[in-house]
Amino acid sequence: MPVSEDLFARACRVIPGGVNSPVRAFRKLERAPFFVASAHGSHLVSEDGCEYIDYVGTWGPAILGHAPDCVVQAVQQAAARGLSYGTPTRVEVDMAETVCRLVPSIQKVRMTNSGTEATMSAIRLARGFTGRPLIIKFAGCYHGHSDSLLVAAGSGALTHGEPDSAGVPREVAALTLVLPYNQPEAVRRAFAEHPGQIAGIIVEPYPGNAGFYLPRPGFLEFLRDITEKEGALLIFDEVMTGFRISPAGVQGKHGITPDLTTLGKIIGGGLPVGAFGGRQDIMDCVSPLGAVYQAGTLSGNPLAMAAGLAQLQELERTQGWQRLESLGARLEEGIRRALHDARLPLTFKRSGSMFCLFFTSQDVVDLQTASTGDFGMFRRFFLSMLEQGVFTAPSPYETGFISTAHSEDDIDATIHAATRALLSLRA
Ligand code: KE4
Repeated sequence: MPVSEDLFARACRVIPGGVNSPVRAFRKLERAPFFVASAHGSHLVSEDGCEYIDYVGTWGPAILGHAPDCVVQAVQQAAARGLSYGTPTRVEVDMAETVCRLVPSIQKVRMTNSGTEATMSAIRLARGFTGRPLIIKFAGCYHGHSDSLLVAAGSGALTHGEPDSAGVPREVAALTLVLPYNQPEAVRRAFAEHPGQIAGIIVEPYPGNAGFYLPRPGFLEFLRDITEKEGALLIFDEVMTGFRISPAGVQGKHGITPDLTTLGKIIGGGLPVGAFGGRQDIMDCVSPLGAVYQAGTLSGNPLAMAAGLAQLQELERTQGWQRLESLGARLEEGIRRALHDARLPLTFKRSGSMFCLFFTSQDVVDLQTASTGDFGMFRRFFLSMLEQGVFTAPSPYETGFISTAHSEDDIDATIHAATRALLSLRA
């Protein structure tokens, strides 16, 4: 039995579904997931000795590729000084100052241990600051697994058909209004029906948890205007897009100033991390300054801070965003050529180093259109790519990520594999 299959069989006896996060399970793909033994740069090596060009990138953190020297050394040096203290540390100040410098809308920031903690804290803060009960989110957007946000959620919840998780009391879910993304009229109607009741809108400015797609021109600006007018907060969930789409995420690219921003992934360099930050008058409502309680034993952990800071500093030093765009454009050009050659009118979306191939010919602008994809085609494409040594997201409801460690040869090999995989779909 292949090593990964044996490990998965053992895992299934002691871990629910054999994984510590559902999207890793390769469910509905009719094969066991492979277990990674090591990773470096753009490549993963499985316990079976197979090597893959990696476009999952641990779901976003590995923007410099796996185990970049600068991050590994920072973690080793931090670890040698101690692992956690439960007191303030210099590196937390350095991280907070870096985040505030790179993302001008963030005047103060609080670190957490995951994106889930960041978004959970941000909506609690929005409710505490405004004194209002309701939150708006968009169908298919995923903001982690806190009760208020596991309503019509994307990512693994969608993959496994549980967008509204069991265990979330109806009374809690009722405080979250779920609207279709890219539809201003739905947002206007929600505010009209709940005057003075909506604390805020939380949105993935570029949704990446139902596949990857983009706001229609003006939609994000509309959200900024209507929240301003209605006295509600605009929360940009940039856990995936932060420091990736631009140095200041999507908000930097669009010149929009949200009231709060949530972050994660990249700022931990692969270690557990999250953060929420924004306007000082709002953030000063957070304990111990204000009445909105929020805490965490390992928040601002010195190793995670050292890893994230080293990653951000290297990204800035090398201006990695230019390379990400160049590699992304090369991949997009090749995929579009492969789709043309295979005479498959499928939809491909990309911004910088984030991309998604949808197995539908419809344009994708929201969860409904993202869900028109043919899962059978997706599965055959995914398995063919894996057999050819390319690891893409094991779900149609995820995003692909390119790192600065990907080479032009990696991209060209990926295009070659995709061309063969797409032609096999026609057979
Ligand atoms: P975490 O709690 O998983 O650190 O972050 C939650 C989260 C919040 N906001 C956005 C926009 C996110 O994409 C995420 C988590 N991303 C998924 C990948 N699509 C996590 C992968 C997983 O659940 O294993």
